Amino acid sequence: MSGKFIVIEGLEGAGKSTAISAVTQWLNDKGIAFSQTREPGGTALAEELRTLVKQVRDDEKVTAEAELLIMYAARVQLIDNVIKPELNKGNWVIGDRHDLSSRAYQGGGRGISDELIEPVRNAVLKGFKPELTLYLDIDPKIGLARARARGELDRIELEELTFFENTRAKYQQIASQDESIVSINAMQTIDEVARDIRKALDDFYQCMS
Ligand code: T5A
Repeated sequence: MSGKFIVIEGLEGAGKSTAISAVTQWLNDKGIAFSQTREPGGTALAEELRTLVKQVRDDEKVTAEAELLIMYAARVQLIDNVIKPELNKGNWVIGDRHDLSSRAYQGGGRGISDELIEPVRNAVLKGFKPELTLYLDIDPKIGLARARARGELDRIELEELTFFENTRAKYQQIASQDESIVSINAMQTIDEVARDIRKALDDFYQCMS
């Protein structure tokens, strides 16, 4: 595999869409061929799983474990059918969320133990991981206000503030222990966030060559 897998992560309203635009511009400037994915989603089946897991439902409670397994079912479809084939062609892949989301939302937010998450992760990922993750760190109060201003909220976005605070704490904890994750202050202006993203990409590119 010669392409690189770069992932954008963060809470709702952190500005992932805006960050992806900065990454695509940087890749275009470098003349690097790439494709984009999102999680959950990115294949026909995974998009159906995305709809299922995000929709608000009154008929039954979605258990934390079911939520976790749906995320990983969607992920394995995407990795095997899209991400790895693209990387094998030499293309870079930009991911709107990946495995770190499950560790943060289901591990931190839902409180699922590593004893359950780790075997599932290992079975699905088999050691596969992004070369670079740009984690957009934001106070959930600010992120949720941005998300609310944009429109209707989905099932996960309707969670209590403590859920997002726990998710953020897990993101920060994992980011502090993994050198392939770069934390970016997403509470700055859009231009400042884009500047930090370009710097992280330049540093990454320099380390590669
Ligand atoms: N999930 C996902 C899990 O629980 N486990 C998993 O394993 C996975 C993969 C996915 C949901 O599923 C959960 C997480 C999510 O709840 P999603 O749509 O992919 O849903 O993710 P969301 O976080 O819901 O996406 P959002 O669109 O809300 O967030 P973005 O993309 O970060 O926000 P964005 O870029 O659209 O920005 C939101 C608004 O803020 C403004 C933008 O203009 C926009 O209006 N904005 C700024 N404003 C001021 N200053 C800045 N710096 C700004 N940056 C952006």
